[in-house]
Amino acid sequence: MQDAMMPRSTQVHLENGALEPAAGTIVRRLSDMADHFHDQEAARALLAEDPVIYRVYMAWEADEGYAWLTGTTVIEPGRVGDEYFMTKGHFHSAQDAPEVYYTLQGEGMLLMQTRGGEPRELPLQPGAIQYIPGGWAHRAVNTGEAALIFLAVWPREAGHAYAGVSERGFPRLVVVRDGHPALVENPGFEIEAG
Ligand code: PAN
Ligand code: ZN
Repeated sequence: MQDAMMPRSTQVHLENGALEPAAGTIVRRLSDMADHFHDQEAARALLAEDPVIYRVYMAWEADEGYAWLTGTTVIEPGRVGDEYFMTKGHFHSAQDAPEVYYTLQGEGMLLMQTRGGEPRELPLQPGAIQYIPGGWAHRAVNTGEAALIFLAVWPREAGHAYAGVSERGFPRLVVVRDGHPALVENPGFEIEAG
């Protein structure tokens, strides 16, 4: 039997969402995900600047066996055309693996969808805790003027399956309308055959 793993701790810097210590940081710029935004002309125009869209700070490496992974995500404020900055979004590879999101700062929207394309959205605001059941793809969108910062906790076995989402998109988009965030149907949404 392996030795017991050691208790551990990390600190969220609430002003910017960074973890210290962090086991790793992922930085996603527009060039890593330009095809995820619906206005491709606006995406191309903004590519010269190639802004950071979001960062993920991972708290620790996975233990063997049962393990929780956790990390903060910091989505910058901004838009590509009329669509707010957002994460790529993914299904979990282990289809029944769930996740919990806890919003620390900012405001936004959690977009979800089943494999069958049924949509569901929940608002993200400081103190909100969301449970994402297995089988629901998830994407966070920053609709505010400051960074959106949330903590996510998911089982090690979950894995991230990005392809399903990058091909079909989400059933709904979050766009600015008359200066306010609005949820609209995504005309480009497609569920692949099979
Ligand atoms: C989150 C996400 C994080 C970045 O930790 O991985 O917000 O989003 P993408 O992974 O879609 O780029 C999570 O849902 N983990 O499972
Ligand atoms: Zn996830």
